[in-house]
Amino acid sequence: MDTDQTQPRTAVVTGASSGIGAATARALAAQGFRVVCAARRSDRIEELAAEIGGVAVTCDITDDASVEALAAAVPECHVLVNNAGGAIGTDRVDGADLDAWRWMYDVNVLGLVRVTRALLPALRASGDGVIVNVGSTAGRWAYEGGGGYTAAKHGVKVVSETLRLELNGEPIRVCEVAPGMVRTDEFSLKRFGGDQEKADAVYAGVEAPLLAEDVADAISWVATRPSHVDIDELVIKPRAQAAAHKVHRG
Ligand code: 8X3
Repeated sequence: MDTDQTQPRTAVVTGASSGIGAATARALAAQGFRVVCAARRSDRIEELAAEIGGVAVTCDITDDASVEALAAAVPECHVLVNNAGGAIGTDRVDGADLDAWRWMYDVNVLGLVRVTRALLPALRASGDGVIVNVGSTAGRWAYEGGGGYTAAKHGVKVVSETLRLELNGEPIRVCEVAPGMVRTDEFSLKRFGGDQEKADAVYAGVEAPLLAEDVADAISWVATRPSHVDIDELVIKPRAQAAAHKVHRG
């Protein structure tokens, strides 16, 4: 399908209020996209949208009506970055807090599916769509105390694979970008219920954890390959991290 190259292409980024989402919105805007910044915190996304010349749409990805409203605001979507997600707790399986596990599945997996399902018509309408799902190395490796999050992120990997199979033959690519240790303001703080000391300990002694901008750069690269080039998966970690348990700390 021919697309109108005179109009800026549209990208939708969920979880755009902070961290990897906000950095990705900036990176895609720098690539010339009109970025729809979606998140629950309106004040933050409005500020970001004003900064990058984008659009803010307040959206809770766990809510059907909210996601339908997002889709209604985006008739044509070239790039969808399913970034919203998160972890709560480090409980072991034998002490699993099922509410926390349910929240993680709801946000990381069902939220991604809900947004994708709603925006598929707009991705099709673009004639050349790219879906970038932000997974995690937690979708590759199990680690003690990580079960609720690793199960959900393995879900993101498998949903991405399934979608790629189901969309084969359509002009839509599906990529999973799976970061390892990324130091952001909120990920670990939220995981540890606001305990800054525990959050800081995650990165203790690590010379250079990834920053949100590093991941945004990878997402932006994936989203801007020529149409026939499909990057299925991209695992990105800091040099200091060889595996979940193998992190060099100075
Ligand atoms: C975050 C990576 O190692 O904290 O997605 O699970 S980890």
